[in-house]
Amino acid sequence: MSSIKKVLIANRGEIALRILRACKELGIQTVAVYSTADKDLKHVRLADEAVCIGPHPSAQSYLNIPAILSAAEVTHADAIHPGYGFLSENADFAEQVEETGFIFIGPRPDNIRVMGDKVAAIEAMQKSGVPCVPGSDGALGEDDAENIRLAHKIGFPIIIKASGGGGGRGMRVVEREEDLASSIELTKTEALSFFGNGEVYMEKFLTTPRHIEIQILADQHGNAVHLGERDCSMQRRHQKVVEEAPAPGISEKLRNKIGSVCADACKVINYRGAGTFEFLFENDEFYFIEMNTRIQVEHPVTEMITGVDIVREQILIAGGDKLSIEQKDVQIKGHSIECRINAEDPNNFMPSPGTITQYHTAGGLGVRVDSHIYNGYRVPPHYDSMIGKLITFADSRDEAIMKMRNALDEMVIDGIKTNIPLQRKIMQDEVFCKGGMNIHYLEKKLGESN
Ligand code: MV4
Repeated sequence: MSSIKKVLIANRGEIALRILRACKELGIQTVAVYSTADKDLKHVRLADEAVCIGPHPSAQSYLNIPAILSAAEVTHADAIHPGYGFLSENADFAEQVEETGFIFIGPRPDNIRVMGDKVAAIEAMQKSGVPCVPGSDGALGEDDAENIRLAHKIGFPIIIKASGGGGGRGMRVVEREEDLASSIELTKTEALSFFGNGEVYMEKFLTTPRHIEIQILADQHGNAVHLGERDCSMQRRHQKVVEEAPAPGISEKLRNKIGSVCADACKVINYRGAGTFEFLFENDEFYFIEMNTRIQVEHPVTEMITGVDIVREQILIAGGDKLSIEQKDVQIKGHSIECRINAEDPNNFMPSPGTITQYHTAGGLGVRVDSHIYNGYRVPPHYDSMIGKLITFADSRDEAIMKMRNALDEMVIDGIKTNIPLQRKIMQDEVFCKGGMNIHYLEKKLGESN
C-alpha cells in the first residue's frame, strides 16, 4: 500500500477539488492551502485541514514556496500535489519539496527542468525516437549567413521560438529571408527579458496543423503506458476552449503507433507520473513540440474514454506503487467532449468576476461537471477565469455533442457573465460537428484571424 497518508493540495479552484476527491477515495487525509481571497473555496471547506498561506497575489500565496513548505510541515503532510499552473512545472519547487522530505506528486525535478527548456526537450525526444518538427536541431548561433542557409534548407515559412518559452509565448513566424536576421534578434531580446534565457531555435512553420496530445503514465518501476490522444485544436489565443478524445479521424493503428513511441520515450528518460506529449498533426504526420509535466485541465476526456482515474494514478505512482494497468488493459471506448466554462463576457472575453446568485448544474447519464462553484460563491478577480468544466461522454461523437448541447442548455449560472453562450454556438457549428478542424479554426470563426 501507498506510503502517502496526507496530501497537501498546492492549488485552488476545480483542480484542487478534483485532487481532494481522489484523495478521499484513497482514504488519504487532505490539507488545503489558500489565499485570503479563497477562504470560501469548496475544497477548503471539505479538506481535513486548511492553512492560509498569504494574501491574494499569487506570488505571495500559491507561488510562495516557503509558505507552502511550512504549511506541509505544520500539518505533517507526506506529499504535495501541485495541480496545474502555479508551481506545477517549477523544477526548483519539486526539488525543494523532495529535499525537505516530502513526496512531490509529479515527475522527477530533472525531467521537469529538461522539458522546461524546449531545446533540451526536443533533443531528448529526438534521441528517444519521438518525431519532431524539421528544424535547427539545437539553439541558433550568431552567424546570419548560416541561419539563412538553415532556413532555406528547412524551407520558408519558418518559426523562431524561445527555448525558455512554450504555450505560445516567445515565438515569431518568418516568411522571407530579408526578415530572418532581425526576427531572430528580436525574439532573442524578448526571450532574454521574459524568460531570462536568450536561446532561440528554428522550426518549419506548419500552416494548418491540428493540436493533438498523447497522455502517458509512468511508474517508478520502469513501466509506462499511453492513454491515447486528445484533440485540443479549438483554441483562442493559446487558451483551449473545447477538448475531446479520441481525436476525430485518428485510427487505432496510428494511435497505437504514436502512443507506443511516447510510452517508450518515458522509459528512456526515466519519467515518473502523468505527462502529456504535445504534437502538431498535419498531413497524417505527428510532430512533437512540447511536453507538459503536469496533470492537465483536459485530463477528464481521457478518463472518460479509458476509465482510468489519472489523478488517482498520480498519487499511487508517487507513493511507489506499480501502475494499476498495463497497455493491453487500456481500451478506448466511446467519445468525450469537454467545454471549459469561464467567467468572462462571451462577446469580448473580458473577465467577469462577481457573486454567483443562481447556480443550477447540468446532469444525467454521461454528463460530468468538474467545478468548485456553488450558489453564492464569489468568483475572485485575481485568478484565471475558468470556473469549471462540463464534460460529456457517449458511444459516439455525435451523441457526445448532443449531450453537450443539452447540458449547456440546462446549466444556469447567474450573477456573472460566462462563455456558455459561446460554447452553445460552437456545439451548433457545422465545421465543429464534422470534426478535425485545425488550430486556426475558432479564431477564424470568431472573425479574429489577425
Ligand atoms: C508551431 C506552430 C506551427 N509550426 N510550431 C503555439 C503554442 C506552442 N505550444 C507551439 N505553438 C505553435 N507552434 C511550428 N513549427 C503553430 C503553433 C500554434 C499553436 C499550436 C498549438 C495550439 C494552438 C496554436 C495556435 C497558434 C500557433
